[in-house]
Amino acid sequence: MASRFLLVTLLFPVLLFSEHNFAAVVEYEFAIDVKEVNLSGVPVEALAIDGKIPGPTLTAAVGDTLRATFHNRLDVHTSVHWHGILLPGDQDGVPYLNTQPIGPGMSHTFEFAITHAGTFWYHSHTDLQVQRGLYGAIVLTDKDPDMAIEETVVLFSDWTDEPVSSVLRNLKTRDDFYAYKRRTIQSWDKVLDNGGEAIRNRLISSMTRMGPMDLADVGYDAFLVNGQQVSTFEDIGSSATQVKLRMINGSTSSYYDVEYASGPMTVIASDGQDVMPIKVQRLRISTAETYDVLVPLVSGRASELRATSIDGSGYSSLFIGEGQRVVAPDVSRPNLFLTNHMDMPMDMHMDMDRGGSATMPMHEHGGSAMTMHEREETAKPMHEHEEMPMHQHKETAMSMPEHKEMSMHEHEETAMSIPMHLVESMGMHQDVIAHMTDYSELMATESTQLPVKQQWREIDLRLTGNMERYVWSFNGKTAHEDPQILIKKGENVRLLLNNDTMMHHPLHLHGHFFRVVNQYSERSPLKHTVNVPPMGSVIIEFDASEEEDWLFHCHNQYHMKTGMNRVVSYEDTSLFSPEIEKLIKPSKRWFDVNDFHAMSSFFDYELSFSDERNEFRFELDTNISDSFEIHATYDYYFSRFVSGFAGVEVREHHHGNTHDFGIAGLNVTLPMLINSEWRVNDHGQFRLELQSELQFTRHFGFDWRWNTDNEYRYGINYRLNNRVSLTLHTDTEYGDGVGIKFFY
Ligand SMILES: [Cu+2]
Repeated sequence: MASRFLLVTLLFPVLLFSEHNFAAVVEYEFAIDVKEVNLSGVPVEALAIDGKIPGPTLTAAVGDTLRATFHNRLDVHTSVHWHGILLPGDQDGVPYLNTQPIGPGMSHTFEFAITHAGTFWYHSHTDLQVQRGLYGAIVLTDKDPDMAIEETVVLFSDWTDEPVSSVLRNLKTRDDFYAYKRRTIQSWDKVLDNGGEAIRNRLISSMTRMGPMDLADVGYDAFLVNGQQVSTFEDIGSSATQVKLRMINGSTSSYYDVEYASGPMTVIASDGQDVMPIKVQRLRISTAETYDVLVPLVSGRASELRATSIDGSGYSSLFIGEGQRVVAPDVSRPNLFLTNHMDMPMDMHMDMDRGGSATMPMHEHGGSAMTMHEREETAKPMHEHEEMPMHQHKETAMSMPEHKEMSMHEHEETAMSIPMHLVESMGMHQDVIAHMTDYSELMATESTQLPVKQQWREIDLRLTGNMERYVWSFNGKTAHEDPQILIKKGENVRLLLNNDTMMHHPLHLHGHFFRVVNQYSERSPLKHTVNVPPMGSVIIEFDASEEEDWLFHCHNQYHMKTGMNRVVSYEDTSLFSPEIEKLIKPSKRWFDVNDFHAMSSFFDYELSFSDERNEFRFELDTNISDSFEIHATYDYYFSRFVSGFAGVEVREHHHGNTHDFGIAGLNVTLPMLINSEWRVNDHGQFRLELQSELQFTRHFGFDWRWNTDNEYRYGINYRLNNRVSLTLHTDTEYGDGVGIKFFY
């Protein structure tokens, strides 16, 4: 077994040409292997490149050829994708689509010319291996890089001790599985605590069946920077007054708000593309994005760069410089109760004349890279930055109460928004952006206008899906159901991205940079990954100048693996075939969920086995002695809210006659998130059943069901942990009872 952990390491950048002006071949060779790590206090098996998590930082200059060989010492397939780097399609590393997967014991050499500079990263594109550690930074420099300023790579990631397959299964099992762990269950006690507006928001989101918003999928055990919860960058020349940070969000599903303890950061590049410098106090970095920033050095200080997960569940710290440690301010937990997405269009205020393209009329919803009013997230206690003269950026708000220690009941701060005309008169743009959560202030250093003579193709892409069944999709279809988006070489492609869900989605296009259309019109910034906020809209445009097939997907790996994935194919040269479709099929299609409820008066077992659209369900109710009821159905989900079903029901009550029926009908989610079942049996009898759950506190919930045969069951549940609840129920058939509920 020891040899399993013995990592063969060959890391020699070999410069075959020593003279500067000639292109060099930069060569790397690494093993990919398992490695035991202890990142949160628990030793678990992870995956490592060259024995490291993150993998080694690769560097090359424009004009060089990068040659990188990977030896797969795992007993499963792996792959390496070069995130954001322009290269020939067959080097992109997406298994089956672009590059063959690297089989167990096999090796693969990538070789491509470096055509542009910037901060990028590389990672496995197989299953959920990124979550286990297969990622690293790659820094591409100009031919004669500016060595005047010292720099470091700052690679953020998220870590869970759980096996990734069980994470995905847990997400499928129960929509609030990790919310319970993260203490972000949006129970009614908190709604009431937050007062009238929160109640109104909840009623609206229930009426519209959207359900509450959430900022994270998974409950992580640790957040890492350069592989540790706390890292340092100390080895800095004594004359340096500032350093450049190449920040990469190599997380599997996390977003961070990044803040530096000793002054604002100056953003100089995003996704490897230079932007006009802007000063930002707190910077949102979405999954898979990169930002280059400059930060001041203060002598005698080790200043914290803190990346707080946007759900407030934890953070990582990088201390920059030597001396006394100075910490960055705590970021208050976002208050989701006071976020009202239904008001969103009111807050989208981009100047369409400037943002629109001359060649095409914009849609009325278009043109905005602006996010909704995330007032709770921009709320900032003023005393944190007393010494800093700082104008409030638009969409920011002042928070009234003093910042407190975070605890379960007092983590939300109430915010009061400043009227827009006031913000304007305060003179924004001049100073520091307090909290940058979108791309409205990013301006390219030169025109990014697409070729004027090209035809436009406009594609509407709604971001769809739901947290309850944990299925994510575009236009209501998973990649399994609708794998391709067709374009033609020589077109300008515009994607209108509208997020119909209550989660953020970081969308990534392989092989291209796209412009994120914003107020700067022809100077709209170029990116490879763009966040589309809950219920928000973003427009991206790119020059279709490539060939063949490129992946476009949500870079939240759990969303990608459950359907939010497409192949962008160039019609005339596409190599896409049903065979390579394997790639975009979900990592695992069918998931089972089991629910046991043992009561003093009866026993109930429910099993469901489902993929994105089909579900087989079995339910057994019995009092053990003389009564039972069995339902077995097949359900087909037409949409998030409607499924049709057919099956059988068998009943025996008190040693009476056994009845069996064929049953069929519809399940419809009604406003207020009440589930309704409209069914008939083969005797022509109709029945309507209603059912719902209410979460009063993190622990206490109430559930009920009632049907037109006047059968009902209701009761309370006290949640002990993610999987176990104590219950008190009453049922028309079985009477009252106490019990325990267990699901897995
Ligand atoms: Cu997503």
